[in-house]
Amino acid sequence: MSRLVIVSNRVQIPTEKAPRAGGLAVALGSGLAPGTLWFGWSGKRGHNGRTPSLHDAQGVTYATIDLTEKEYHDFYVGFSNGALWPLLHYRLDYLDYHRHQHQGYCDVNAYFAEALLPLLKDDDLVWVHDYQLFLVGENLRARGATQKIGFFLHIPFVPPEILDALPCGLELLRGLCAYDVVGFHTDEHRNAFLSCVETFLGLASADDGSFVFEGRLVKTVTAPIGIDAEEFAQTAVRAARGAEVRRIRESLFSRALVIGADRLDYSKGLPNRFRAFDQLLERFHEHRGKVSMLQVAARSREDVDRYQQLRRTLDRLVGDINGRYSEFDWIPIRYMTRALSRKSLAGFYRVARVGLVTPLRDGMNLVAKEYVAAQSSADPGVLILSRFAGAADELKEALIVNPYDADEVAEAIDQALAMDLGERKERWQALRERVWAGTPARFTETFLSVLRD
Ligand code: ADQ
Repeated sequence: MSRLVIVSNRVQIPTEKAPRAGGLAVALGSGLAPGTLWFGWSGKRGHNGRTPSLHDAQGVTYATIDLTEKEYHDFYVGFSNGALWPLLHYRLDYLDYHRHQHQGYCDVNAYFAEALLPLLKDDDLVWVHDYQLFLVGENLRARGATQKIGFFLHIPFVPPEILDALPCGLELLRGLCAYDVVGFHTDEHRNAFLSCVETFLGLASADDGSFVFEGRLVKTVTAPIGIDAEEFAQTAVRAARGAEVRRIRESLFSRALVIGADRLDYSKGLPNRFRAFDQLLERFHEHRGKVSMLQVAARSREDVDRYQQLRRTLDRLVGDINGRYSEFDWIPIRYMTRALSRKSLAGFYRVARVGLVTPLRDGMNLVAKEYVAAQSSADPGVLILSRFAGAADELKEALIVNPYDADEVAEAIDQALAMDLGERKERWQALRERVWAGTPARFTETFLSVLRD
């Protein structure tokens, strides 16, 4: 069996306290067979660490490099999160492109490839993750790597009209074509990529989504990421017996809870979500004083201006809504701008009658799956899900909404709060099957089987 080499922007080495730190580590789950090498940025900024430091933990070797302050600002804050992230979430109005930051991105991708190359063995399978590292494959090839190299994009891909706005869009597209396999969460993202390949490179793809670029076959694959639902469900059951869940229940006085949990990111549609909740209270008076919303928004990318602006917008919006509707013993929106532990989150999902997952665009969205996994079979809550989340492809029995339509979302919340137990159970059973089927192993196997082939 070939050794698996994972390459991702951030590498978090597991510790006793956090045995599987980080989103990708959780998602890859059993994909991390003993012997796996995981390569990426340590999260440290400074001038040291140009050659990888190696650490072994739980059978996996972690190889990390550091970035300089300038690399961090140009590659990570600037081009990755100020240009690529908004572009690939259809936010051309937020696209903040600077040529020197793009150069920083190219340089860091080359640096990743240079530092990784000496660690590779001939028959390794190399799996590169996400938009920060589009050009690592091309750089490895240019330095003579002959291994199979695959790439997975965790966020959406966009159609040609949108990619066209990025001055270096064609260059990135060609970079992606250096991989043997390019993977996406949904057919929509994959088709958008193939459509760009056809429009900008003039290459038609075969029925199986493969095409030939400069004499090499490039395959594409749809591999929806999932969660370890059974483990998450057990965490929720344990949490439900704990002190925090008791406290939140006591604080609700039998009121229904609507929950949202996201990184504080403009792709998640938080202002729209609050406006929808405002509409609910405006139009359906019977819910005033009877329902509370808990929004947990983990602060994220605070070095990027747009994220600071968003935080101020949300502070104002929540203050405005709470000021208008609060009673001396009830506030409509409980708003926390920090991360919760997985256990607390699981417990709160289980208490919540409604899970409100309304991103404006999202590659997949794992919160939707976690909310389903955390419900009790005897009295499950209702998932409201944006049609623009990749998860909507699979989770069809949720109440699917257009997050731009505050009235539609308000009506869906009203419908969810009124839904009888029979319908809630029926929808949840169907969702449960889909979420349990989408294991981390299915994700890694779907991708790696095509790469190995
Ligand atoms: P994210 O944009 O980070 O991931 P998501 O898939 O929802 O979005 O994952 C977020 C994770 O963070 C979930 O496990 C969630 O529980 C946790 N989380 C969110 N808010 C939290 C909070 N306030 N406190 C604690 N934990 C919180 C990117 C893409 C997604 C894609 C994933 C995986 O944008 O579309 O699903 O990668 O591919």
